[in-house]
Amino acid sequence: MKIGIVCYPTFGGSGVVATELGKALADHGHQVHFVTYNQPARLDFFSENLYYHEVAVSKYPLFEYPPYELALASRLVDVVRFEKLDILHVHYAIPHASAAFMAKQILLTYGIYIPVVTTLHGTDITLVGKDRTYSPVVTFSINKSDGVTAVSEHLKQDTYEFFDIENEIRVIPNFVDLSRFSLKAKDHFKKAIAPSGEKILIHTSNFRKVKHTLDVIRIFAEVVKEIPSKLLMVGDGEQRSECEQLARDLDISDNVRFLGKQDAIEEILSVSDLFLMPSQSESFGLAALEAMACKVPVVSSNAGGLPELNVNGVTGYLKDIGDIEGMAESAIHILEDEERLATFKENALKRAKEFDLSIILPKYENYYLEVIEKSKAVL
Ligand code: GMT
Repeated sequence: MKIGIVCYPTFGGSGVVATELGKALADHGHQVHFVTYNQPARLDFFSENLYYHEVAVSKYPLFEYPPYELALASRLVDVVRFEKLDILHVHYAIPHASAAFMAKQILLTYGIYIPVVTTLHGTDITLVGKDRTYSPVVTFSINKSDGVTAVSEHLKQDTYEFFDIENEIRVIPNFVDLSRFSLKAKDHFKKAIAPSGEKILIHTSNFRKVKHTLDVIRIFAEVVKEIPSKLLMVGDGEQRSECEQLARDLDISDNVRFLGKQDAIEEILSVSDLFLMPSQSESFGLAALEAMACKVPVVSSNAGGLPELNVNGVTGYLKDIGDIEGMAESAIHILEDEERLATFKENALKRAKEFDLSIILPKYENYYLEVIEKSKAVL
């Protein structure tokens, strides 16, 4: 197939899923065309089946708000026409699904019907989409897509609850490439972080409020009272300095390392014993899945789709959002007994294997074929 992919080219979960999916599809022999305003963060190598089309937005003085959506729609028209694409897969409803709808209408004037699959990732629905400003556009563009997928059952139900959706939504969960995300021998690194054999807790995110990063610091402050341990905070974002200040106020800064944005995240996960994800909202929790693939159990909130990934008492624990004490107790329970920790680690990997790329990729390929077939019948 010739597949066009539209996504946010950043380190965010939706961009990572879209880029990794595109790379895997190209590896499987499909021709994949990324259409984005920047080279996607993880699209860092050359492959004969991968193409990248940048969306340039004119910045005339008249435009107080440069019309990105129109530039994207125009670029999509060109790419579909001249590269003869079979399908467009857009990640994130706003503004990608609506831009794809506009492109689709324009392409009809050239006698081309391009089927569009929209994947909902969560923040487009649970945070941005519920904002009344965008809700008519989100509803319309989901209903006008030829296929719609959501990354968890919970997100699917939320979408039906908050919008007037007539389309069927298919759940295709996030995936992890176990050939990349797996336990690596990084003993020298572990020694540098935890010279006296302390346990290593880790959190990775973009430090947005929704991630409850301050809770991570508070949970760790309880854990370190009982278990000699270190905390690695990976990523960067609006709450980082507040987290740094809180660590100082709680007098635990010597045990907390802020590593900033990191590429080789699997290497850092490989030295870690426990992943903390106390999010306010999480449609799936890709970062937790990546941790589990590296044999790291997860203590998380029970928000959104997290219970569909993290099995309570098996791969980690799920606690109510904001239950810092409960999460700290669960973390201590896992870390205080070596045998128990080893069992949780094994269970985490076993569960992650259910979301391996080799299992999820065919779900997308089959869905594309289904949508293409269905749209032929409409013509
Ligand atoms: O969570 C983020 O910081 C980024 C966000 C996004 O919109 O890109 O990730 C969302 O999509 C990921 C991939 O499907 C999911 O694994 C994340 O759970 C989801 N984030 C939230 O729902 C907060």
